[in-house]
Amino acid sequence: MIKSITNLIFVLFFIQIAVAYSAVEMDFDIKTDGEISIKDVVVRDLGILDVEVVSEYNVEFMDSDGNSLGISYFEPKFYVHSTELDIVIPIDFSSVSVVHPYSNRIETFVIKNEDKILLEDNLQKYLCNQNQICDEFESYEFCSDDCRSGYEDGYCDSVEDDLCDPDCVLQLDSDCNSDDGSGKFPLFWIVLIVIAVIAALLIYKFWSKVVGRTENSDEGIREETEREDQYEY
Ligand SMILES: [Ca+2]
Ligand SMILES: [Ca+2]
Repeated sequence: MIKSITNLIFVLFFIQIAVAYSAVEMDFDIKTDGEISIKDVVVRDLGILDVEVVSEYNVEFMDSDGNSLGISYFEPKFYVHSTELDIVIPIDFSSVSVVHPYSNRIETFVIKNEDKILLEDNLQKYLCNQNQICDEFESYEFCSDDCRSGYEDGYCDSVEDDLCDPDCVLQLDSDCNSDDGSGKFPLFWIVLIVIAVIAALLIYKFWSKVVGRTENSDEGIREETEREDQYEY
């Protein structure tokens, strides 16, 4: 009986881990001197919990009253490993991604190296705010309410919308099908050129008629004058 209950608790524990949960994902660069550059902050559903590392570097999330809502750790790597030369090359920055369970109670975050604060900021200002404006940290991927497809927002959407997404490389957007990757010749310009050509033809035809009439009129006046001159002789 006790074994069955233990097994049930064990199963429930793993079911809880496997259930999708909402997470905030923060991507940023950190320099060796501790300078932080936030690159992307999104909230999305994830299927599994990441195994966290324990490090002196961490991000603490807090509510509007400054109460801690949890800490996630990260380990920056200030080096690259060259497999060809089998050497480690030191670099002065590291790109980091931190994932933490999301709650709409999270208002601010603090990035720290042990107790030293490297960056303290408002989290909500980086998230999709549904204000009909594609703001700096929003993209079509996670904020399609504000960001339309086909525009530069740091995300290649590959949507067939007759717009070559400038964020797409290697022709990942079928709308970018020209050899130089600059995209389709826009339909708008094709229509405009056709209209311009038709207008030019109509103007030319009209002008030819006017000039023809004038020449005929001048010819008639000349003939009339010549006839009058002949009568006078
Ligand atoms: Ca917005
Ligand atoms: Ca497109």
